[in-house]
Amino acid sequence: MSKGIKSADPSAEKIIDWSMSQKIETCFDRVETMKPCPIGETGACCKMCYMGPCRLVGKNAEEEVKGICGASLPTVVARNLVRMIAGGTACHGDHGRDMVFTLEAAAKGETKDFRIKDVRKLYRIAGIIGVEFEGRPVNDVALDVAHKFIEDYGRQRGEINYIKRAPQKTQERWRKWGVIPRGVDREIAEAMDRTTMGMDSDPDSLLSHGLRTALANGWGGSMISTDVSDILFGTPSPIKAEASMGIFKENEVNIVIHGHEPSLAETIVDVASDPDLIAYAQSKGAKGINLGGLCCTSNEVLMRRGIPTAGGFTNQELAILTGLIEAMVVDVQCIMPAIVEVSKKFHTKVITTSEKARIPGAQHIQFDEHKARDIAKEIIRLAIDNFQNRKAEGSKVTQKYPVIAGFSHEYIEYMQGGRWRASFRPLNDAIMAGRIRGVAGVVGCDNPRVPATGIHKYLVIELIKNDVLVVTTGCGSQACGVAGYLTPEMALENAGPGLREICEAIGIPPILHMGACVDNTRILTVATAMAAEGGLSDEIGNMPAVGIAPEWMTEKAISIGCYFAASGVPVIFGGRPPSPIAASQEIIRIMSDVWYERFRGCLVFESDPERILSMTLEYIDKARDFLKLKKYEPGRFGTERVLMDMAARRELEKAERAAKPHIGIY
Ligand code: NFS
Repeated sequence: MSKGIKSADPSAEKIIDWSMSQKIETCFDRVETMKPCPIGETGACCKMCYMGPCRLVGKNAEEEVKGICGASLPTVVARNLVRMIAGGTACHGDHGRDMVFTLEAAAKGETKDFRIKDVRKLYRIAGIIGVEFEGRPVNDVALDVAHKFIEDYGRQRGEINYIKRAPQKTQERWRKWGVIPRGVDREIAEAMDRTTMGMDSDPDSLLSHGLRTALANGWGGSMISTDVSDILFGTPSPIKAEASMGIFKENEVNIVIHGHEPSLAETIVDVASDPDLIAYAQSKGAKGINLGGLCCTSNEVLMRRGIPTAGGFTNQELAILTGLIEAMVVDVQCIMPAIVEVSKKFHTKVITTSEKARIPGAQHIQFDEHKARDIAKEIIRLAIDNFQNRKAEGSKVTQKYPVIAGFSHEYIEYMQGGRWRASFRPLNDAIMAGRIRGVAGVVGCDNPRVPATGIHKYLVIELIKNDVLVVTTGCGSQACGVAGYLTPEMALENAGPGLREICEAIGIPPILHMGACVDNTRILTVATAMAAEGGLSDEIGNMPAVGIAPEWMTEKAISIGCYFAASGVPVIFGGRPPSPIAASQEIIRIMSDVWYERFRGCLVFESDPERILSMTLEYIDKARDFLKLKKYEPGRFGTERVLMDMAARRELEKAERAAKPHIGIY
């Protein structure tokens, strides 16, 4: 790969250039030498038993080639995909389960380090799942809520509690097609069972169970995780922070928190301002303690605490290459084992904290919610002790951008009418009138197989130009953050006139950071609220809304894509061709046409970014036609676009100041 196309994040690109000059290997080098297996990458390799692995390739493979047991190509492709869904659901499910255990420990008073921060949210959730809350002690309510959720994880029969949060019509579709999940654990176990040799070989039946498993994630594991995190750490509201590699400070102890779960990270944020620890850092020659985040742990503490972010998945090795990181503390998921190798070239200590995610060569300090503060302090002290060991010169980057993050669904509702008149009416009206053409969730991983973050950047700009409101989560939101796209200025500079008008009226950016990957469930909640508000679709399906994972790569992304599809959202997965279902036309047909017919959602793979854009707009316009909404006409609303001059900028600042009292109130 030539200079300039490995990462579209300019600060990452600078570090990559430097790493190449120093011959320090990163994922951007390995991606060039590691060629994907051409059979496995299309889903055509079956290794469910040891008569194989069978490779179902060749001319007319779809009809003529069978595995030794007789499994057809569509069966093999479907089984492989279902196992990906099970893997992704297990990841998010376990994350949610850990949060529930923390809630349980806090409610029982077993830990003093966590407490119920958002009682209002606790009561709302209690109401939804049928836990009595009026007149009861908060911790009793929290304990009952935790137990209900634990029950849901292991539910053997019936339906998980949160299914009833979905619009009635969406639920009816699920019932009709038999995809309502029982417990998360049961659906994962059954997915593994069904896909073993000699079990389910009907592709449609396999994929339906895939959807059931994915729904257990979306409306179970992940949604529980989001809600319990809000209960324990507070429901996010817009907050200003910074993004990019320039967040690290030469004269301070830099600690990176990386992974997914907020519990330890929140505690580290709490104790980092401890005067004793700051004094200790100063005694070692540092000015203070500076925290920065990566991946979804970063999103959690960015949107609740304003902790700056160094970016998403592909930036993890690069952060160490700045030479400024005393400790990289990781919890679970999306942690490259490679960070340990890179850290050896510098003084950085990699600290693993979960029994489930250990890395050879890293220092392990086991997290325990019962003594979270002590553990957080131990980690910070270790980082401080390491400050004096900084020696190797790294790649210095000073670039950083302001970001506004933290648009929870509660805040989105609140911002459209205040505390007493909160609603989705203005958003629905704007869509009905065609000021906003539709909504796109641009989410998911960044990926070194493409110019990392580049497809995210291209799509979000083009979408807002076309009056499409963008919501973003996970590394997609980091891709926007490190590009300087998460600011209100984006509305003036890039949004179409209709969208710009709405952004200015409500005081929001045209790209809304809604949190970590588990928080994709916030998007489901928003879609449900829009359906309930009236004037658009009465189900999630048929809304002028599309989900896009432009650079996806994990099993979690597949699980998310499937639960959105089953919930009624057309989903497009981008990135490098081909796709994990490319080997079978039958599977492509089921996941696009059959799923659309049944659920009004689908999951399609398209690697050309321009095609992704045109497909997104087509889906949106098709839904507008179906709902008989006013035809969207570009440029119909607002004044003619002018590039932002000084007067406009002053106006914007004034508007921002005026909008400030709203921030953080909810
Ligand atoms: Ni989502 Fe968050 Fe990022 Fe992809 Fe990984 S960090 S859970 S999986 S890489 S978006």
